[in-house]
Amino acid sequence: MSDDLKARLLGTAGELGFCAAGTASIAAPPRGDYFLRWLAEGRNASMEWLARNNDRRLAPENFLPGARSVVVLGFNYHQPPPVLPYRVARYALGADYHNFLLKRLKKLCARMREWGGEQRPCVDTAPVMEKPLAERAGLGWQGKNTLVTNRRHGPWLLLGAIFTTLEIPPDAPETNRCGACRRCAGACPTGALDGAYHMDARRCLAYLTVEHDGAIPPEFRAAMGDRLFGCDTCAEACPFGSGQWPVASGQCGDELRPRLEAFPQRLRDSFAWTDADYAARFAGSPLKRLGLRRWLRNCCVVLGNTGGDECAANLAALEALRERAAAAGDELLAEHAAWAVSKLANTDGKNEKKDETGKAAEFDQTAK
Ligand code: B12
Repeated sequence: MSDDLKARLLGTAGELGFCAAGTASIAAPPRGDYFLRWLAEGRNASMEWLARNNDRRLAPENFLPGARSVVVLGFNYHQPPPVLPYRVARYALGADYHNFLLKRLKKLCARMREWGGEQRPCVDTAPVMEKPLAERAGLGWQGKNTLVTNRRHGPWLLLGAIFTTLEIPPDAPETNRCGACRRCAGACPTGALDGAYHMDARRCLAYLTVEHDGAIPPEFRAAMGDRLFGCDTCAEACPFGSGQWPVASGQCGDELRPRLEAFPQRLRDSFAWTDADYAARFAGSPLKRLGLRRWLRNCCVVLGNTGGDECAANLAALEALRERAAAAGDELLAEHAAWAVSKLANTDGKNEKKDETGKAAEFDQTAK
């Protein structure tokens, strides 16, 4: 592919709302050995699917036979947090990015088909290590929080990739600009980051509140603070890319605008929802996959940490939830509700003091 055609390709990506795009030749992702060690140490927590299909993950040429290049796209999702009495990760406030970004990638594939070749897109929908590919394609560098960090947009990029049999001139990789900065690791409420580019998913609130099926480990509950779904803290701490609000300015379309009608102002109101209510409310949203039970589990922890403002009403609702869950044999939910009841009873109606970063008390290392 000529430089001129490549410029047209990247121009089309821009028209489709991608604020960053680059290309790389097909080659094994860097630090594949690190990935295998990470798995062997169990840092993937219960995400066993990360250990499957490594014949493709670590050898992207097997993902699309004859692939010669990969186009990597970045979509900025930074936006001011909405006014809610709890936090939801910004990527999850609106529509599910897997769906709407894949649609956009397919449009780009259609364009590329006019130039020949075969294309295969993915947005976190395949055994592909998107971050190392993005780094190689020059979108940014993998920062100490492990996120691909773009000079202009910081870590606030969602990634997608198109594998292609076309040979496209590659971009130069970006230089790592983390330097001595360790703000992300310092801000992580649960010590999931060590400040040396490594993350332990077993301690990450983005994992515990979204992917994890069982109990929120007691030692991390206080540190969860008001984070109901996902965690943006290590991205917020990054000095790159703060203060840019493309979603709010309409630059990236409407998909990620907060669906405020779905999120209840009072979490205890959701205790009356049925599974069908939950599914209807969060249809097309990343929260749909969480399901009502894990939503309620997370609500208990958040209310235990923050529910002092309406202490009596929250206590009564949590106690009723505990009884209902116990009667139904749902030990997990009954235990989380009991934890919240006892936490609120002990806070005397006062919310926990937070520091200026919104970080609740340090994780409780003594809790069993
Ligand atoms: C599994 C997964 C998770 C897991 C594990 C996170 C992780 N860091 O791996 C959990 C559930 C915790 C998670 C959380 C989040 N995720 Co996630 N996740 C993924 C997924 C599916 C795979 C990532 C993976 O392969 N991890 C394996 C580990 C080993 O990789 P790694 O941590 O990056 O390890 C690298 C570094 O440690 C580095 N390294 C090691 N040693 C050294 C030394 C030096 C000197 C250097 C420079 C680097 C370095 O190299 C390793 C290999 O690349 C990708 C999508 C995809 N298919 O790629 C999305 C993805 C990474 N997630 C994404 C997002 C947005 C998030 C959240 C921000 C969501 C939220 N707000 O709640 C958080 C961020 C938490 C964090 N700091 O990572 C985006 C990130 C975009 C970006 N700009 O980087 C992705 C790419 C999805 C997408 N399509 O946009 N996620």
